[in-house]
Amino acid sequence: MQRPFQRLHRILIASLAWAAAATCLPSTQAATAPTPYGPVPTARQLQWHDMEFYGFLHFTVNTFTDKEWGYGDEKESVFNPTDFDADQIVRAGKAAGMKGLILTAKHHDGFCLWPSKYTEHSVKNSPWKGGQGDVVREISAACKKHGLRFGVYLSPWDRNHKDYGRPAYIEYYRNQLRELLTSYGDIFTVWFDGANGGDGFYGGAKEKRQIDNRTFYDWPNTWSIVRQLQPMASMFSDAGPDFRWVGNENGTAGDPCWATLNMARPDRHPGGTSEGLTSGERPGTAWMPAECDVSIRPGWFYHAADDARVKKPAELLDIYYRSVGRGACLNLNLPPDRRGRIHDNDLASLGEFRRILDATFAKDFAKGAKITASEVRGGASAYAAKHLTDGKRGTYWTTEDGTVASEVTVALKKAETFNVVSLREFLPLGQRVDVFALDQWSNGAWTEFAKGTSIGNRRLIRLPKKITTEQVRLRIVKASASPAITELGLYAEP
Ligand code: FUL
Repeated sequence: MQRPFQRLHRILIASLAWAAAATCLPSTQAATAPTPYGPVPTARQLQWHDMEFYGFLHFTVNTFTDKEWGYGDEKESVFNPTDFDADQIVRAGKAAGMKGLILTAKHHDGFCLWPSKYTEHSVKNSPWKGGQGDVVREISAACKKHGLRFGVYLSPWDRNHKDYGRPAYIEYYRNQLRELLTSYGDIFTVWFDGANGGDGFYGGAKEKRQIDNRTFYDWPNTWSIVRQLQPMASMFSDAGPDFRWVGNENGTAGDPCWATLNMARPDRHPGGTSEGLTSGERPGTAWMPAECDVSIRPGWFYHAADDARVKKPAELLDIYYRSVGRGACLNLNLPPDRRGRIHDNDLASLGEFRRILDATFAKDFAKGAKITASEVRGGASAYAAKHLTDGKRGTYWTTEDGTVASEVTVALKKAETFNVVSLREFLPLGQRVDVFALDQWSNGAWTEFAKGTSIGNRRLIRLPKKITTEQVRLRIVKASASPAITELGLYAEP
């Protein structure tokens, strides 16, 4: 476990890394950085944006009972993977390009994948490893070994616990959260699910229990436990506090997908309205970016009957462009099977998906091109258009204050053929661009080939047909403040 001092130190370093570029100018240049526009991300949210693509692991008694939602009366003895291999599971995520994995430490059925001292309903009473096993320990250790970050899903709804719906349950839930946050190293995210289906086993009561999701969980006091024990962990719910649900489970962010949300609405709370979650709200009152969660299979848990229904590489690519490519993070679920491994069909799909992405982004045609801008802030090289292709997230091109329309021209050394354009805004200054367009130079004139709205962390424009041109122009058609663009890349899908 890290000491609080080390954690604070990490927060400081993360904020400084992004802030440095915004404020440090060579002494010869007088231009000062633009002031941020609207809500801006915290250091924690910036770290989360950097993840871009990570995965879920849905694994529990459901894997063995063939269900999606366990009732809570499952015998501990059903949990018995025949060949559990945390290394194989984590390697599958790594090979797919994921930067982290979030494990269902406890799903709605209440069964705990770690030997919690607050319940008997866990791996400790299962036959797996003679009751000595700990899935949370093994997955978190394998993540560490392979350089992936580790996160936990701890279902608020618990269909097993006798006190669910009463204040005593909140104490139980928080005790479990403390166990997870203090015994398994660094946690990059805590995923608070919003489902509350009503009926359950509840210690044998077998009844329907309704809760008021505005008040029952007393979220602010639960969130503060996470802030205290894992200050850099980003928390998910359908309304934050760090990142939001995108409003569907098919991996599709809205177009636009603003990273901001109006948190002042009275119905904006975990379990509250899903209005605005898909597209975000502009200008909004808080930075609350979207996560797209979707499963590689029809369900969240492994079912042998779905072995032939694993999403094809082309579907996974579509999802990637509709999530990461619209400024969201992608959380793709890989459900371990009854052996406790990722099935071969899932591995095959992921492998081909990754191969295509790697081939696409291996060569950036804009690298080495001559880039000029209609205007550069203060004429300063610190804000010149060359920063669009320097591969650094901390540098950016910007204009004078008050310039709402501007453009950048990329003159390639020779005609190139591509179909993907990648853009990124410099997030510490907020989301500034409202409308942009892309033109190609053909037959002695500019022709528009794409138009869009939100950029944010990343905008990937994927053209249905490749284009060949010597020059590309990015037009900022409308911006709420001088644009701050950190990346422009041109790529070709194989
Ligand atoms: C939902 C849950 O009910 C599903 O089982 C799954 O965990 C998904 C990610 O979130 O709300």
